[in-house]
Amino acid sequence: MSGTLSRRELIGSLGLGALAAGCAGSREQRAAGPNVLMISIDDLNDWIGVLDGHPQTLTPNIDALARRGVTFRRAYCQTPACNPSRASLMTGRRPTTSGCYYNGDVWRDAMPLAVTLPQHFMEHGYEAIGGGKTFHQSQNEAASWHYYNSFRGFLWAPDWPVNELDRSNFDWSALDVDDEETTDTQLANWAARYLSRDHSQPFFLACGFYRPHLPFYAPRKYFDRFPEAEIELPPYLANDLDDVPKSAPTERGLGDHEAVTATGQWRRAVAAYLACINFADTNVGRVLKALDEGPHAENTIIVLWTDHGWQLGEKNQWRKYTLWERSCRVPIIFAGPGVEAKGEFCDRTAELLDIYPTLADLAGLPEREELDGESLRPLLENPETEWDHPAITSDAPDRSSIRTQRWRYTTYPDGEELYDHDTDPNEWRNLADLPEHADTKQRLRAMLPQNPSRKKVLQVADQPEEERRLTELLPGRTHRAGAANDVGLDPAPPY
Ligand SMILES: [Ca+2]
Repeated sequence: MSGTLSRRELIGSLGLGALAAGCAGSREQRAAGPNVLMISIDDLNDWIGVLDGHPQTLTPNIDALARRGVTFRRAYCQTPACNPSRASLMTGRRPTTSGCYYNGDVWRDAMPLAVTLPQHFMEHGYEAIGGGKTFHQSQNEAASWHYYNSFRGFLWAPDWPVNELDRSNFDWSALDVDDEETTDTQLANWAARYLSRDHSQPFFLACGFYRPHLPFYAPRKYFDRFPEAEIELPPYLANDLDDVPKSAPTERGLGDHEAVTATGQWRRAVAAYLACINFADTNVGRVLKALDEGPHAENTIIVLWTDHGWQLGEKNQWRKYTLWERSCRVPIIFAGPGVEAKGEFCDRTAELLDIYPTLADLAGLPEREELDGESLRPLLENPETEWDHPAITSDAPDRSSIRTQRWRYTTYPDGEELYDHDTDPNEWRNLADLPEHADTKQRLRAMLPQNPSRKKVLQVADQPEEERRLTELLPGRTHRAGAANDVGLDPAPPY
């Protein structure tokens, strides 16, 4: 080590890479590259029109976005839960690399030196600004943004729980409110105002919608579009779980399916999810309309993603937290500068953690060698490009699933699953025990991470207050008193 460290080296040597990134993104720097608009939607599965996940879903705005770019038809999350999935996407690291698998894991403790996706853009002269849910709420960090607006203040049904199930936020109901009274529409309008103005430097704008996350509450007009009696249930096989390992179904949310079916609410719950998706799509449309009508229409890369899938009774499961297709599959859509293919589908396997290297590549930023993902740019130019990167989803160090264009193979501590998606899109027939598939299984198993991280990660509940403050107050940021989750995040710009 040389005798003199630059400030940046010093900061890096102290493990404060995040701080270094924040300082480097000064307003004096001017990047020539395009802007980025990153739209995320919480807990939205493949029920969008262009992915054909449910025949009655109404997502005209997302479908219109797909028509101007590339939609990945086989895109998967890295872990089927909010916090670790978002942490993986935003750092470009697999959970099996970082050790961050669960909602309670403090991702910054697992990856103290990681330069996050917005930090990488900040380092290269971008303004990084966000609103809504990008990192998991309790784990946002000031160091990753110049400004962040969390838009707190969800509307709650006054007579909660409306479905009378009394299972925390596992509730659904129309609300007699205008869109403008909801957090998500306020977020959309805020992002729209930002997009309609000129800015002195290129921007990385993250806009993270909360719906269709539970509870399934949305303004009544969205519910009116999905009359309960006409709703189709998802594909269901009564003895579906007879051929899977005992530990395959998640313990989390156990008993949801019995509660829903015993009270005759399966159709009503599906209708409510569809209503919330349609509401989310409407908000996406507000943002895209503002972009199209504003000064940045031609020079903004758009990416839309969701953090994982969601089950609505398939295999007797509700929520996420499983390694089955409906829980792991996500929409990823790219459009804008550098996305040469317009209105095309890509059937190669893609992963959420590919978004970081892809955006960096499209914007002309330097590659970061520590990232686990791949730039999808070749597929955005030609969706038929040869591709040998499978998608991997891990729910724990000893629970991982690999998806290729044809197969899904999953290992659990007590068994395996193998599904042939060419003939069995619903994963109804586990082929893992058939001798004729032994070679396929072996080939797929060899592609899984061989030494998944088992490191002990600090839990949110155990995070010391002083440690929390280390990431809060950075030079040039304004401390804003308020909800604990917002500490240090400055929502200041007048947009
Ligand atoms: Ca989520």
